[in-house]
Amino acid sequence: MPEDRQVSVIAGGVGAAKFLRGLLKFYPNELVTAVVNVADDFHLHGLSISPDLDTVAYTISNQVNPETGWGRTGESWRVMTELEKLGGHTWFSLGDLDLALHLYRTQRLAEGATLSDVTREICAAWGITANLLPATDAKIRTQLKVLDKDWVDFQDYFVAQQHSVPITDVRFAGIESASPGPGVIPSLEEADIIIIAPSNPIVSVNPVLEISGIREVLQRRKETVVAISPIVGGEALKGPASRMLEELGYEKSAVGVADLYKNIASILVIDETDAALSSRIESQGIQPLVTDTIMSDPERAAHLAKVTLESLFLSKEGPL
Ligand code: FO1
Repeated sequence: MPEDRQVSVIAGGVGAAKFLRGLLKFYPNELVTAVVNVADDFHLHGLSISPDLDTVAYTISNQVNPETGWGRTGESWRVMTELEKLGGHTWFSLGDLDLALHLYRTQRLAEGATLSDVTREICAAWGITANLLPATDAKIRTQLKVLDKDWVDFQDYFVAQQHSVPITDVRFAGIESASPGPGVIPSLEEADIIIIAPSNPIVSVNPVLEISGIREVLQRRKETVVAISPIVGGEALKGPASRMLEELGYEKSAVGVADLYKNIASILVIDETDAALSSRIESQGIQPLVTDTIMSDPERAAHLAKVTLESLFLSKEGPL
């Protein structure tokens, strides 16, 4: 394949990380930019935690825990064990190796570095040559309105409450004043293809799109945008995406995903399981493309990435 085209990927956590690892297996890494959600970020133990950035960085540098999809492989838990004895907060599991990353990030931010600076430094230290960009350097925070209760922070809902409580609304605190991080708009403007990774559309992709100017670029460049449905057979492969769609009034299927992306993407990649939904997706004004979207290993993820790239280039210009 002549591989000289710039690829930008809008990314959340585990699903996006697997997709990127597949893409980077065969595509020139320096031509790939991932614009990563930071609205899951939070502070605990005085540390600055950026779960989606870390999940992507650990996965594409082959350091991720394969069981969980987040955190480090070969992890140990001595600090958490001691913290538990002291009665500290242990609901969010930070392994000993993972803690080193959080110490580094927290210290660098305290010294005045931006999240983009720190991410660049981490990538350089780990030999990552793809461009990993925080969607913004500003502090934005996903909050969920829990049925009959108040707003809760994302990790409280997702980890502490195991995303088991129904929600009625979502907001991204601080997003009105957030600007895209350095390089984000140029990467989306210059990309030959923009891919919306198979991430949760409500709490992983939306907090990227809602940052000033980002949705507008995708709307204007819609013919260049291919989205991948994270919903297969009505269920998310991981996490609460399908329930969230339903609770917020969308159909909990690839059709609901098409509804959310119809103004910003020209193609929606859906799983073979959902082939029968094709005509309903097409009637939303978005072209369905049916393939295997289950990324159970890096080879299957690479196959999905190839099909995704070819969906645009084969249909518009001939093979890559
Ligand atoms: N997810 C959990 O379900 N439980 C955890 O204890 C947990 C710890 C954790 C530590 C570091 C990290 O980078 C991610 C971690 N995650 C954990 C995953 C994270 O909460 C979610 O995957 C994302 O925020 C959703 O995209």
